[in-house]
Amino acid sequence: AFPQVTDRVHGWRFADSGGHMARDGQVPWPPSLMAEYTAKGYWRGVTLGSLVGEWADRYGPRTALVDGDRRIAYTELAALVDTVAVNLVDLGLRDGDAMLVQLQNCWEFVVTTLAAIRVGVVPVMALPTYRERELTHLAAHVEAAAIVVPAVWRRFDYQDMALRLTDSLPHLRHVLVVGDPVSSRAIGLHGLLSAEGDAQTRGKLLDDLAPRATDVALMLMSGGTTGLPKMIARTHNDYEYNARRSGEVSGLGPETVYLTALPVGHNFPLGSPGVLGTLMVGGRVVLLPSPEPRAAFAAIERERVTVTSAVPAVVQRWLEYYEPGRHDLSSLELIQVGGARLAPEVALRVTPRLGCRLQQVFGMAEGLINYTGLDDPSDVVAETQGRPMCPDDEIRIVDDDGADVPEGLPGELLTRGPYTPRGYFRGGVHNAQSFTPDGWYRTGDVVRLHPSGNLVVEGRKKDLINRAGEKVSAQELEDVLYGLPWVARAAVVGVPDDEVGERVCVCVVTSSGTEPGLAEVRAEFADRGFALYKFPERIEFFDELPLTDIGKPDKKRLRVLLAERQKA
Ligand code: OOB
Repeated sequence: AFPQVTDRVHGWRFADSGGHMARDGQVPWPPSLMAEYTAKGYWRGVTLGSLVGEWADRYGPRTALVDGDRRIAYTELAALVDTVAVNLVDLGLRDGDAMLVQLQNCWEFVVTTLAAIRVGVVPVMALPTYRERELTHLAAHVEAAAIVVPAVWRRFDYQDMALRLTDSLPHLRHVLVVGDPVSSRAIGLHGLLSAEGDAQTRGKLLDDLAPRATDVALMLMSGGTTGLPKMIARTHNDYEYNARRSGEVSGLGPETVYLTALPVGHNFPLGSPGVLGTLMVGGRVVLLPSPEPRAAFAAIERERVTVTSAVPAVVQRWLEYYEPGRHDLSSLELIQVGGARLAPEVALRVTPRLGCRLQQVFGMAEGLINYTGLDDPSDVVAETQGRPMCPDDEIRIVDDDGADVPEGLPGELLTRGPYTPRGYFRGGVHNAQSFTPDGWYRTGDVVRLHPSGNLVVEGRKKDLINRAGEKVSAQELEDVLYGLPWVARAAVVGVPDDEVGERVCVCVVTSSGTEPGLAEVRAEFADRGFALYKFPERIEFFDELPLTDIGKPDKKRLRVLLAERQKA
């Protein structure tokens, strides 16, 4: 059923016609800047895959990964990566093919991702929460040739979902499974952990197949404002810098023990500085499938974790759960918090209670990352979201007409720089909306410059709900609602929530007078294969929605009305 296509001419790399776009489907930086970023040492001209061998040479027997009882030294990591890489090539996967990676935090994630990168197969970071709808979109958009999933995780059958995807997507040739394959159409990943021949020959073969540093190394998902996630193609050059520089500003070193409890396919735990930043300096990565406090605290205690990253909702849970006599978090030196707004009151409780330093991280899959400084005063760390990590990150804060606002006033943040690509992968019309003609990425975040020189995130222009760091596009949900027979008008907004920051609230004017319950509405999203975190958590009915001057739902007003109802 799965022909081994060894000589692909219609791969996505060549699907765009003409110009440099054809190289990798990505909007490149202007050549003069590429030269400058290289001259300044931001871009080292190395591929991420080639680093694995360098790490093995440098850090050899030290432990690189810990996943439960499984401990993997740097030398073993390099051997595993090369073995899997050779097997991927044997399956017919080639430089430029895309591979969806949908794994929970586990050592197989790291090995498979680095193996793919080593031979130029582009891992596309699909989060475990994605369901058919999101996966189909991703796989189609990148013409994925392979997908790697757990067999079953948290009682959900990923293998079954992946196999069903292959029915509708002819280019999806391989389903790789961590666990037992149940079909002849699936391949067990653990079967790819051995290979014929000696390691040296294998290494040479792989070096010959290595991609170039300017090629796309991996794809990250944007939170997305207009419907389904958009894809951000990150090159070896820019992502290597992303992780290396992040490691520097976070003070990582060989003694770092980094706990990954957030989903590792996300830019924050993956490369900011996360797993890659830790491996680069010879530290140790501890992988945990969930930030649930009991297991997280146990892991911190057992492995003497020194650094971890969390979204605000997780930090809050940790602060509540922590009991000084019962838990030993004494090894923890730094907790990095980002992904959504951290309330200053919560920020101020971190150090006194958990006994570690706090670093705020305001980043995005599109590139720019801001960190508070390790030696910033505590009020600055509590009140600001940090400053761009690279001296050549360019930022502007602009009003609705695109003019710079006076210093200190709020406006939309625009950015360019050595690790912020100039467009989405096959971005089409989205690129014109999200990027200015001269390459600035419109973040959609409303920020102001703090007297310390750091940025403060004040709000956002983009129509997103930020649920515990997971971004939900209002428009994507509204599109579905408008397709339901009983919906006359619909608007989706985020309502503030102590636990997860914001929850999805659906505001509806019905056409039939029937008012379905929340469960029924959620069932509609389940039927359409939506990821669970996007499901509405509150529904409110209105006789008419408040409208703006130009007739769009007035979401500001709507939020006020919802707050009033909540109080009443
Ligand atoms: C991170 O990346 P994404 O792509 O999931 O989301 C980016 C958006 C930002 O544009 C902003 O709206 C929001 O998430 N955000 C924050 C924030 N960090 C991200 N809003 C307020 N305060 C913060 N500290 O979320 C991400 C990527 C790399 C590192 C850290 C976070």
